[in-house]
Amino acid sequence: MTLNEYTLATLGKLIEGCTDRELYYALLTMTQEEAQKKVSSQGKKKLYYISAEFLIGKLLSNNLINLGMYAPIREELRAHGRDLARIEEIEPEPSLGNGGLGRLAACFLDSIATLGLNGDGIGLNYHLGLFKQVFESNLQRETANPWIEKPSWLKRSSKSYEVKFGGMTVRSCLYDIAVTGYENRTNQLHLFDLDSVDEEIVGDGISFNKEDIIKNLTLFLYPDDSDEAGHLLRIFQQYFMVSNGAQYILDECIAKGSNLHDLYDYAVIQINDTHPTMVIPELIRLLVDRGIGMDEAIEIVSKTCAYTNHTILAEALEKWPIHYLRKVVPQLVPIIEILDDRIRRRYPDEDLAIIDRSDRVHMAHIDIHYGFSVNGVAYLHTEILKSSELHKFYEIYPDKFNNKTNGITFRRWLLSCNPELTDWIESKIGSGFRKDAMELKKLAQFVNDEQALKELQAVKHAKRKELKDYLMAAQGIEIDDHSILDIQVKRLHEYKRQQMNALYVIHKYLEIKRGNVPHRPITFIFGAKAAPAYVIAKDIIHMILCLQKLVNDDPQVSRYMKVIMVENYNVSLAEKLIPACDISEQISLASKEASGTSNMKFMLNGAVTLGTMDGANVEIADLVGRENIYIFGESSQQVIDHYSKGDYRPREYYEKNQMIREAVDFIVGPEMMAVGHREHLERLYNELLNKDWFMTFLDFEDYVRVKDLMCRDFENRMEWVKKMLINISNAGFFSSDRTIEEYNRDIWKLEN
Ligand code: 26V
Repeated sequence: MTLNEYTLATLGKLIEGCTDRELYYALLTMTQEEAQKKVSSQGKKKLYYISAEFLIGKLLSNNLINLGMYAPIREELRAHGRDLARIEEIEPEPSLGNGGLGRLAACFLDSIATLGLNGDGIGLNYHLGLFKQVFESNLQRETANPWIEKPSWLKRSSKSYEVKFGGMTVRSCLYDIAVTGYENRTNQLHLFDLDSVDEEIVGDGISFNKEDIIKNLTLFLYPDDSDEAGHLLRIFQQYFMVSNGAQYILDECIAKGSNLHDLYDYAVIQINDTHPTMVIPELIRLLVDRGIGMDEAIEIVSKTCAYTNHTILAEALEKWPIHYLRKVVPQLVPIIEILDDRIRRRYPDEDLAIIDRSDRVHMAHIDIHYGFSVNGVAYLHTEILKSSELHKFYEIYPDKFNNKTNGITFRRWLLSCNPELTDWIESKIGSGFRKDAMELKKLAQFVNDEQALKELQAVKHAKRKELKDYLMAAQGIEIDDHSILDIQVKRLHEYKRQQMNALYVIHKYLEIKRGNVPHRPITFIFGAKAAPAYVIAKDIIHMILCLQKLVNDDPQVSRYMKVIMVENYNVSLAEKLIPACDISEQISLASKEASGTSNMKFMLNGAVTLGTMDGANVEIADLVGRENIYIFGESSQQVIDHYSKGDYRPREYYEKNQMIREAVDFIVGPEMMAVGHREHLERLYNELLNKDWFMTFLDFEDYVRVKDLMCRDFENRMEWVKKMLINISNAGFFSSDRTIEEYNRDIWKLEN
């Protein structure tokens, strides 16, 4: 059916008579109907990817691409004088994730369906998402981010379960979102919810009564957890997710013929970080309730659950005080005690225990002892888990540990966000890369083909121009479209070291003031949300926003550089920024970034990486060779040694190094004070000088050296475009289709 026939049948008018919004809704329902035709129940065993986050992004164009409808719909609209890009703008973006972990889950769902595997997602339907970031007075303020409208991608299901908490029982409802595979089957993302949740209880910003669980349970993702009520609410959310998930899984398996003793032949559960860990004791509880003995129940569940670790940061590893669990989920506490007791009997080492001496429950330890697989998300990360963070666990369970280097879906991060590059690639190597990303390797044959390189350069330039127009319209900032676009977009965290990038901005500013002007202008783009209670992260945002004002308003400096911090960085913005980028900033303190996934997206779109030997940067460097990536800074082993010796003292770097000193002093100098707030700037200054837990100064000098080198190399235009080409041609390894094939081969073992 054409869109014209569809609007006529459903709205009684032709395309010409419809508003953009009507066309968006028509396309939404038309796509849903098309997706429904590809729902398949094939496969006895099913994967359940359970995750507190699914950062799915807008769905319209992705679904159109996956269903093979994109080109015909775009052409049909064009023939009627309408623009698909404008219609796409109408779709609200759900913010159901923080960053990499949630986006990974979304990429994985796409690849699971694309490979024709039987696998669904299970999560929560947060009505107001994470939060929307607004800038006021150069500070981040959080507001609600409502995204659910009618019609929407959510389809209410008839499923509903009872969930018992300490002192109350609720009844859930369920919404499903169709997950379309690229020219393949449709799976489902199941998002549980509660009808009584009430958006009206949100007051100023994102404040609400954290104790009113009936009304707040699925309002926000990760509400501010700076106090006890916030922690308890997170446990309520986590248990609500896993209890519904477990009941759903058992229902489906029984319907397919499982007697529950053979649950693992029907289901495999991938636990995405520790947020869903309570699914393990919950399943054990449900099996025991249904007459299975405790020993056997534990064994069945252990053969069903697999765990992915996404970080080694101690502060991010969940450890819930047992008295919190007693309050929220008293029924799980005896089971967790049994699980702990069994481990303590077998392994007296306190470090392996589930409940520690301070009565905190180590969620990751439950997963490792009572799951059958533990995986890290990049080669280096898994090696660090095995050799240090989880070494003792590795010694007792060497066979459980495995690596699954992350990946990204090329449907969204190439086909959809960069059709110009996609067309160019197709003109060179045919269309096979659309299904088999490793075919991108064929591009390497063009590395000395000047004509091809010029075309590639022109594609990048067109995307840069597109971004320029967008930034002008959205932020009112004009960038030079011949400038170098240097981009760092990711959650704000000290270990990712946005502050180091900002210090480089200060350094450049001072250089320009001294008359050392760069050969070509450079545009520094930042995008990042900070957790609402993460004080220093918000101070770093403040510093960047002050620099934006200072630099862009200074006529002497702004000819040579611009600073832009985009507001409310999200998937849609990423889709605009990444194709235009020249320098991809991946500058985490080595050993701290488990993988990173934006590094892969930038590489695929022909940006060159400036990075430390951290996370998947290590694998990028291996693939492209050292001539095609810019590496700086100390190694993960050196950093790990600094931590164990406790020998990093930021003040020593400050005193020894004039460049560091002048950049850091600038934070509290008169120019910054004139545009910023003393309290924030001084706090940041003191933090850097006296603590700097993530070692900003350690690598600063080397960072400046390599970044300057990169800007010089950019001038050798054809050599630079060669680097772009080599990056693109080696990006195939980072397709999430490859990652998912590995998960399936080693862990899930589903048939397809
Ligand atoms: C969470 C928190 C929460 C509280 C305070 C500080 C903090 C710091 C880090 C985290 C991260 C939690 C897990 C996570 O999101 N990991 C990310 O997972 C991505 C997908 O595997 C990976 O690419 C990123 O490197 C990793 O940081």
